[in-house]
Amino acid sequence: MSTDADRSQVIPEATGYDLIGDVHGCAHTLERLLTLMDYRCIDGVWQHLERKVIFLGDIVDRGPRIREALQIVYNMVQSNQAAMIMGNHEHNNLTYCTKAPEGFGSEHLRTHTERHNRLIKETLEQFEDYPQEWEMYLEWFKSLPLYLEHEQFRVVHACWQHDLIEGLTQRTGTALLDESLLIESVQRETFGFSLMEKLTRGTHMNLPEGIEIHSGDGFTRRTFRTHFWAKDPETYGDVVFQPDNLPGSLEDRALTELEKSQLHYYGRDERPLFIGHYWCEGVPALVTPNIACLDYSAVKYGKLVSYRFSGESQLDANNFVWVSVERDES
Ligand SMILES: [Mn+2]
Repeated sequence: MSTDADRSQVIPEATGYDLIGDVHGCAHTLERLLTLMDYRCIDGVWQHLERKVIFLGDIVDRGPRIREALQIVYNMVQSNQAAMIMGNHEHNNLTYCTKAPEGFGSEHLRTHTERHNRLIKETLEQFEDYPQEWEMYLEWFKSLPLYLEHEQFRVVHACWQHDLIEGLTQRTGTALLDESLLIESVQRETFGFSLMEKLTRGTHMNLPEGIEIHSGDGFTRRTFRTHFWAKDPETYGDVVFQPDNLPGSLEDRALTELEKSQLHYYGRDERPLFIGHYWCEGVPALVTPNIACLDYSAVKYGKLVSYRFSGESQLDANNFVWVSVERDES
């Protein structure tokens, strides 16, 4: 039975699901996408007669209308018109704003470094005049599941990893972080850290000594993002999954046995999996017949993308729908 308290962990029943990727404060674009899919806003709640939405996380940060976007999503979830999982940005918001326990070494769970301040800047600015509302959303973020599992499909923000999900179940009996896991999630070399890192940020590989990537968003990286759907990968190029190319001839560089052992694989025979997170570009396409990534960089004037799922075991690229994001996100 679902109550108000646990509604965030429940997938509402429906004949079909529209899975929506990272919104990042593009509320007007979200309304355009919902309208395009025949959803209507009735009494403040976007809804469809037969279908429900599943949001893949990262509603917050970066964009111009974060508060409005949260309001749309929250109202839908509370009214059983949608479900939502936690993205790395909701997790960041939560740890950034949560006071650390006595003797922790910093005032908040997530340290307020320049980089961290910059990532949450727009969100805090837009909630400046609505502190109570922001507190309410932070409480809500705590109740967001890290993944959803339906008999026909699975949903996670960045990477489905069976052993970590199993570990979470053993620890909490739910798909949620509890207080001790939230604290762990910012402490390297703990289960909670790996759990949040892999599920909401995906897998990374270190670049060879002395090599860096200067990416389009102004950050310098010494790692690159890897995917988890190459069966027997041999080179860096077989597993790289990010908008920035690897420098030089690194694409051809052979994976060491150690690197191979650290990679993860989601089999072709497993049920369809939907992910967000990866800043894809171009025309939405399936990454494999059973995995769809729905993050097409909406907040960087890309596309806000949905996959309209109706129970198929093999995904079909014709089921993607999207709207392009305009310059003023109008
Ligand atoms: Mn993300």
